[in-house]
Amino acid sequence: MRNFLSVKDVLPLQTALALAKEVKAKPFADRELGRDKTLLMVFFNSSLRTRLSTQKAALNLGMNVIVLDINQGAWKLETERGVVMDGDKPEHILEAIPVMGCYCDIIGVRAFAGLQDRDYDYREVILNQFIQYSGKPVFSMEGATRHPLQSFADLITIEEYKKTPRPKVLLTWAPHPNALPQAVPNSFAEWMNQTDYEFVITHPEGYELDAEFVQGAVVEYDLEKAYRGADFVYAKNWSAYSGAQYGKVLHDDRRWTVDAQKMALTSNACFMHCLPVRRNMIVTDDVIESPASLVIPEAANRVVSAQTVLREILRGLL
Ligand code: AN0
Ligand code: CP
Repeated sequence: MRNFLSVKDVLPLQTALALAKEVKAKPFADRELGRDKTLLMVFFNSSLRTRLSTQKAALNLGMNVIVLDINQGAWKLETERGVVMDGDKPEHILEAIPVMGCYCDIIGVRAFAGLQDRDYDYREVILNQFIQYSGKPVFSMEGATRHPLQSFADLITIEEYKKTPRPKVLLTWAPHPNALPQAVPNSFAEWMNQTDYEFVITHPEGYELDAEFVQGAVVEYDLEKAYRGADFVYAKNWSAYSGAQYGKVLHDDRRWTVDAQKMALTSNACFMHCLPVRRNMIVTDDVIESPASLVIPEAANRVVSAQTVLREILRGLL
C-alpha cells in the first residue's frame, strides 16, 4: 500500500480484517519492520485518540515518531496558490510540505473541512497536496470528507461484538451545538456499504449526506422504524451538506439524542460513537455508561486500525 485515504485502499475488507486480527493478536511481531523509519504526524486540528493511538501503533512497529501541530508553534501556512503573501501567514504549504517530506518516511495528516466552501472541502486539497509534494506515502488521520482509520476501527469493533452474521447497523444523526464535518458519517457509510450488513441511516430532513457515500443504504426518517431491531446504534452529529446550507447547523433537535427509550426499541443494540462525545446532547449518561456501550473498546481498536495500515505502508517501502 502506498497511500491510505479511503476504504478503497484496503479492499477486499475480509483481507483487511484478517490483517487486523494478526496485528491485534501479536502487536509486537513486526518491531523490525519500522526500525530506522520515521513517522511524521501533522495536525491542522485537535486530537486525542488519533494522536495517541497512531503514535502507539508506530511505536509497536519499532518506528520513530515526530508530531507537528501546525497551529501551535509552527509557522502559519498559506494554502492557496497565487496569493500575494502580505497577510499573517509567513510560509506557503508548497514549500512546507516538501520540507516535511525530507524529515520522515511516512506522513499522517489531519486536515478537517473548513465548512465554508463545499467544492474546496470535497476536493481534499490539503491531503492531495501532501500526496503530490511530499514524496512520501501519506495516510489520512481525518481529512475533509473521510476518517478512514476511525471507520476501520469501527468495523473491527462491530466484527468483534456482532451476535448475528448480518447485523442491522443504524447510523443516526444526533444534536450538537457546533458545525461539525461530514467526514465521520461519510466514511462510516462508505465502509458499511462494503459489508453485507443491513445498513440504515437516519437523520432529520435537511441533513442528507452526499449520495456518493450513502450509495444503496436505506435512509429512514422515522426514528422508531430506524431503531427497531437494530444491533448497533452508531451516533454522530454532522452539519448540513446540501447546497446553500453547506456547513450549517440547521437545528439541534433534542428528539434525536440517543436515550434509553430509543435503545429499548432495538435488538439489545450496542452503542457506538467515535468520541469526543457531548453527553446529554448526542447520548444520555445512562446509555453511554451502560454495558451496551462500546465507546472504549472502539477507541482501543484505533491502535489496531492504525497499526494495520502502517504495517502495510511499511511493507510497501521494502
Ligand atoms: C470531529 C468531527 O466531528 O469530525 C472529530 C471526530 C473524530 N469532532 C469534533 O470536532 C467534536
Ligand atoms: N475519534 C477521533 O478521531 O478522536 P480524536 O479527534 O480525539 O483524534
